[in-house]
Amino acid sequence: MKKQARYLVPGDYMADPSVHVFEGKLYIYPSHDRESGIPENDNGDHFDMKDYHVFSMDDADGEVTDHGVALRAQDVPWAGRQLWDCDVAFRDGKYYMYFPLKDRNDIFRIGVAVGDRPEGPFIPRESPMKGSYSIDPAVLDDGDGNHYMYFGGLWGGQLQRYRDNKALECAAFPADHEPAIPSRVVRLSADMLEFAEEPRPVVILDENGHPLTAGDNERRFFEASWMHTYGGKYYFSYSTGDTHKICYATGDNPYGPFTWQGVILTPVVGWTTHHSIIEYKGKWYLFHHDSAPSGGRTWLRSLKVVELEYNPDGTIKTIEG
Ligand code: FUB
Repeated sequence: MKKQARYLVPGDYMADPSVHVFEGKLYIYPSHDRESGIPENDNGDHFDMKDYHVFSMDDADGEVTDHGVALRAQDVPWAGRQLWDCDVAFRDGKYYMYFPLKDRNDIFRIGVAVGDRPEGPFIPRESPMKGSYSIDPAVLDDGDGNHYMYFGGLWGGQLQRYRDNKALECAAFPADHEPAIPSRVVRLSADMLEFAEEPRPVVILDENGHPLTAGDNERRFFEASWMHTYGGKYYFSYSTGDTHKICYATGDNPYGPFTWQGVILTPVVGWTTHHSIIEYKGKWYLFHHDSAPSGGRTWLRSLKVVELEYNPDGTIKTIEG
């Protein structure tokens, strides 16, 4: 593959790709953007998505197959509105799709839908996962029988409304010198349908071993968690939101703490940036999105892939957005 990013689904708007290798192929699980006509605001009301398509590829350079609609908001028994970034995990012959969706009280919860095939269809459960909140679930299969979900997002993602896994009476942002609001990590139950424990904060430390602060906008977590492993280390990557970068931090285990390392992707066209990192056929890839094809309309994003490279010391070479 050339070092130039390529667009994957030119005929439609897709964003927030979560990518896994299932049955020897690359499977892509994106958000399905659409023109809703809802004005842009800090709550993200303009991201009013109603379904998910699943895509697959035999090769990162190759043709992209659209497997069609895998889940619709209208089929989720507890649905309010807005299907945002999803992910899919495999265990014991079944595929589990995890999706954030607002309930009828306009609160984001994380739901599960179950399928027999990586492309779905996925059948949603009656209720959201107990104790779930906020957005952007990303699941790591740790290879030892455990699956860990990373989740959370600020502003429209509602993470500022929770502390210690309890809803606050009103949203609270820390002062600039205080520790930043962290993403969350939780081990999933053996049946993959619930949390096996209380979610824990994903703490990101600076070079001096101090948690990144809320005022450190160039480095602190905002949304779009992803986890992969490389060289025996855990790489937690995420978007910084209003500074529009994909950054990463590394640690020794799935819970962290993680130490900030650098920028993976500089800002792209559009407000949001969101990605996944995957190894396939001996190479590494960054799947992401931008709003260039829609002329910068930030709610109409297009899927991209580009090769990702490591330095000999395990750091990731920065990709220009
Ligand atoms: O697609 C809606 C939201 O935009 C996602 O959940 C965020 O990560 C951002 O990409």
